[in-house]
Formats: sequence, structure tokens, C-alpha cells
Amino acid sequence: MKLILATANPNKVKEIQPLLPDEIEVHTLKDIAYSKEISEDHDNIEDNSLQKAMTIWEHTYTTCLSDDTGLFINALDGEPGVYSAMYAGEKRDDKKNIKKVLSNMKGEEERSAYFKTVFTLIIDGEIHQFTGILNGQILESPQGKNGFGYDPIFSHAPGLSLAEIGLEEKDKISHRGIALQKVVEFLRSRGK
Ligand code: ITT
Repeated sequence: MKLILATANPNKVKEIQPLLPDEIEVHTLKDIAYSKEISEDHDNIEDNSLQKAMTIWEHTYTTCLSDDTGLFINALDGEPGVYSAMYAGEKRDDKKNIKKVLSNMKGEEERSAYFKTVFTLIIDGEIHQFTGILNGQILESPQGKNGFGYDPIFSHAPGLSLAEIGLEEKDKISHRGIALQKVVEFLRSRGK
């Protein structure tokens, strides 16, 4: 079966592709030469995830899988949340986003937060969504060089950021890894 990954983020492709069953022929937006920006017009990640998958489904009518993810910080009333990608401005910039979070969290003792990923799978014209959550804490300063996005300031285990663990370990415990396991189980149950 051919499946198109409806994400323009190469880091997400790196995390998702190895976890999908070998029988699935995975194509990225780059592979299908789709270079238009996909709109994300909604105020929640479920609907944005659906919008991304629908955009590519209507372009290809091929099975497709999208991911929308947000970092929700309790002391900031859930910010950056659905606006995680452009928190510090229209131009996506991980370093500036991290700086803004740390500045807004300065002096804050309640540092709990969670990542949430919603995958949308469109297969045979049917829509299915799968969610994964990873709870943790916002660190006082960035740590580690792996991963992407907010990984250097998110700690899931005492003293360690998500940017200090390997890709394989992140896949096992992360919001994206958990949601993707559900996608894989679903595909297997459909005999894919
Ligand atoms: P697509 O929409 O093309 O999939 P994107 O980068 O725009 O890619 P999102 O809309 O889901 O992705 O935005 C999510 C934001 O959260 C973005 O700034 C990412 O860097 C960050 N993010 C997503 N997954 C993350 C992860 O596993 N660890 C750290 N930060 C993450």
C-alpha cells in the first residue's frame, strides 16, 4: 500500500517513517513534489490535523497520514498549544519559540506541560484520528542537541530533556510515538 505523509517537517518524517510497517510504501510531500504551504486555520490541533490530511487527500486520493502537534503549558493557560509552530512570529523559528517560552515562564514554579499529537489517517475515503500525549516539565534552560522544536526545554524524566535522548528512545515514549503505535495497530487490523 502507498501512503503519503502529509507533513512538511523533515524531523517528523524522520520520526514517523521508520515506525511504519515495511510493507507500506511511504511517500513524503517532497517525493510527490507538493510544495504549497498547507493552511492550518483552526484553533485546535484535531481540526488542523484533519485539514492537513484532507488537503493532501483531495490532491492525491491516496491513503495519507498527517500530524499536528502542540506543546501545552499549564501555567500559560495551555500556550503555545495550537500555535506552537509560530509562537514567536510568522516565520517558524525553534530558537525564538524556545526563548519566548522561557521568558514567559521566568520565575514560574509550576512548570508542568504536555505534548499532544493528533494523527489523521485517511484511508479508502474514511477519516480516522489517533492521539498521543507526553506529560513533563519545562526546564529553566535548553539542554541537549537531538530532536527538534521544543525538545531542548521539555523534560519527561528528571534532569533529562527530550533533546538528550536518541530517536529510538523518543519514539518509544513520545506523544508522536504513542499516537503512531495506534495508527500501526489500526493498519494491521485492516490487514495493511
Ligand atoms: P507540518 O504542519 O508540516 O506537519 P509543522 O512543523 O508546522 O509541520 P506543527 O504544525 O504540528 O508542525 O507545529 C508543531 C510545532 O511544535 C512546531 O514548532 C514543532 O517544532 C513543535 N513540535 C512538534 N513536534 C515536536 C516534538 O516532538 N518535539 C518538540 N517540538 C515539537
